[in-house]
Amino acid sequence: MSLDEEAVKKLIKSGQIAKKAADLALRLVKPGVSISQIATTIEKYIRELGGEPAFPVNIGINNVAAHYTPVYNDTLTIPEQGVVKVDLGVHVEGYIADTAVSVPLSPVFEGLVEAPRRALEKVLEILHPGIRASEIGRVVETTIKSYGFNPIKNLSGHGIDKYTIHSGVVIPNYSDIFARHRLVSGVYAIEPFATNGVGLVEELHFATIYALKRIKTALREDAGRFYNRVYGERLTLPFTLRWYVTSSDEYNTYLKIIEYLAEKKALVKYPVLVEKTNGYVSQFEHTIIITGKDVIVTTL
Ligand SMILES: [Co+2]
Repeated sequence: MSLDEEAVKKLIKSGQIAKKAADLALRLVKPGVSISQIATTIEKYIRELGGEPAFPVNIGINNVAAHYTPVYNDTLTIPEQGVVKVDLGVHVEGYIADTAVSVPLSPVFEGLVEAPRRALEKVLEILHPGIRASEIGRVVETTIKSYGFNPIKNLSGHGIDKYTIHSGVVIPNYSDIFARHRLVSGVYAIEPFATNGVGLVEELHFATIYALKRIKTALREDAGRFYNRVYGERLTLPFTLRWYVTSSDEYNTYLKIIEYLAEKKALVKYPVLVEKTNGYVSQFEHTIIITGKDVIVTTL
């Protein structure tokens, strides 16, 4: 991404909105509260502050590591025990900030939450233009292990481009000697995950988050209408049906359209990711801008 002054300004604005939204998340997560209400409240707040959600607010409870957003009429509430992650994104005209926080629901989980928080802090301390991705991974792994937990190896930080949450640049959460690439001028999200499980996630067979793909093929009329409506608002940024649905009938109709669009390769699904051994999972995340000589943490 070219980082002219305008771009940096918008990245900083989205970062500040994301920071405020993450603070709100910390206040909202309490046992018994509806996760639909939490997600909706945060998304509304992001819009009030002049941003748009870069993706639906993810709420991961316990072994759910990522990619769960409340569905239409979701009845799930925050449990009494465990750990909750809220991962949220903001964009301002396509300039994205991605941040996440974890909340321990009882003192037993405080260490698990402290581990990735400290790992992220340590990475921010050593960051400099040109740092190798492997060096970040080494710090994340060492720190998380010093707390007696495992990093999640198949989840990683990532480069960010305009209107693109994952640019293709990977920032490992473990000491990966092959990650020799250097972080030069650009935008990156660093997101250590810790678990008391083995440290791997796997996909469930359902998704609550989708993203459109650019296509040239013709679509069935109802699907075409839906595609155009979502594309007009989101381009290829992730979305959830909760945003587009006002009744259960409509929800079921749209679920079928989603399947059709997936078949036509007009849409990707992001399956829910859970820890393989059902370990509890915690996470923190910040977005950084690396310019020629500076590092700016936009979500701090
Ligand atoms: Co991220």
